[in-house]
Amino acid sequence: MGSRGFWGAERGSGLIRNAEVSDERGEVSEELMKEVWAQRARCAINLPTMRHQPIPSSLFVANRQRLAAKLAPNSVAVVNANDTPPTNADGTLVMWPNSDLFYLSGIEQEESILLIVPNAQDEKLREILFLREPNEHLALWEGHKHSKEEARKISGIQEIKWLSDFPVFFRMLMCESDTAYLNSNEHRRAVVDVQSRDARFVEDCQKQYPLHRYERLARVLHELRPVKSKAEVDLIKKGCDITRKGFLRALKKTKPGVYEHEVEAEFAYEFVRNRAKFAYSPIVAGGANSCCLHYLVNDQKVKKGDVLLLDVGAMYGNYASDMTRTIPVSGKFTRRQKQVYNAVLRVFRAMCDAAVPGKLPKDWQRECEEMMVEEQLKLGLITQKDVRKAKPRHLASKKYFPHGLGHPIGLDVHDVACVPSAFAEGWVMTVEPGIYIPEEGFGIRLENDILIKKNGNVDLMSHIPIEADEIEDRMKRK
Ligand SMILES: [Mn+2]
Repeated sequence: MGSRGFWGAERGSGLIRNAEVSDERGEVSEELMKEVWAQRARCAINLPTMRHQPIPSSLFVANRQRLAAKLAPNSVAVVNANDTPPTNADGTLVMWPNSDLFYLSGIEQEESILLIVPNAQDEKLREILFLREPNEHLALWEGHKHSKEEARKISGIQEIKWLSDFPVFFRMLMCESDTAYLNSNEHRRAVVDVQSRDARFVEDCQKQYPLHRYERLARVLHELRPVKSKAEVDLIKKGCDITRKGFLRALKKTKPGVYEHEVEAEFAYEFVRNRAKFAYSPIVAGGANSCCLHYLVNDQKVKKGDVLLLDVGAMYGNYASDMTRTIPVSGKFTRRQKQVYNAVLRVFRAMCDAAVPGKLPKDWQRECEEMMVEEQLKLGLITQKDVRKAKPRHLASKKYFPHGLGHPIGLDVHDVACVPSAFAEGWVMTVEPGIYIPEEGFGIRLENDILIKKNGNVDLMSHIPIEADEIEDRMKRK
């Protein structure tokens, strides 16, 4: 484990790192440090360092209560922040906050550790958040780090400690516990090539405490996270609103001769100025590129008569939104494009209503594929012979609709959920049917995010134009 372990006091806390920084870049003058601190004091505001507006801590308090209720007696649950991923040389990417840590605390800061110990003998220690200890060097090179008071306000956790205290408190709490719930990435489709901070912690912890019972925290979180509270739905809605702004701007700017990346920039403009970011790498795909499901280069010129597929969503307050629209570059669909468009739109509408509580996602997918068979027959894409020849598990519609109809969305774009589990009230799902016809040089996909409710689902993107006529109309008006 070397210097990346958790057990060597401040090793992971950034203190050493900063000593290295100051060696490398020379001494920081005392005068400058005074100025930095004075500046910090002047702009001491309630909840700094996060781009989104403050989120009431009640959301995170409730999430911790829901988790604590599901833990075995005498247990400890541990959640770590994400690592800052490297690029090349001494470069790094911006850290992507850990979804589980955020879900349970609202904390996005690197190196943080959350402990939840519902039966701790000392009541004060039932929830503890460990943070990097702020210091002058950190303030100068990286900027502001949470004070204890700020962390309390954000998370609603009373017991905030510095990372250097972690080994002592963790030992104490482990020794009075029977079970440790440790976290891991258990998304079914994750490709885990790189060991995460959580994974390193599991290794170290099991080495230090080999006789404890270990449980998978991910199993519990995958039960909790799909069901969204009102506060969470409001954050997703905010992302949808910002996505709408980006789309309306893209509609205005799209015309023959512009580049895909120029349209991407229109989304970026609205996302960044509205305190959001791209929830995932945007797909801006003109013409035949629209048939490539994970097209990401966005570097081509869009041409008259082509479609432009936009699969773009804003992430606000760490909650994702995910939208797809397909628009005509010249402002008017061809007859054939509109035919296919309206077929996809009919499937989209039917499937928004068909995602009812109690239904398994795989049955919903099957219904969609059956409807797609009918639509594709009408479009002349497949024949009755294709339908007869198809295997029961692989319907004829797969050729032109090869992907999943939708996925849960929340803190992750493809959000976590237990498999198999049926739709339930409070889930937010994407609905994204598509038909891709490489031989005709275009594909159509439409996608909104819906909230599943007992008495009828709510489309969180119903205010974003989707009817072909409305899209043409708005493009004409620009
Ligand atoms: Mn999607």
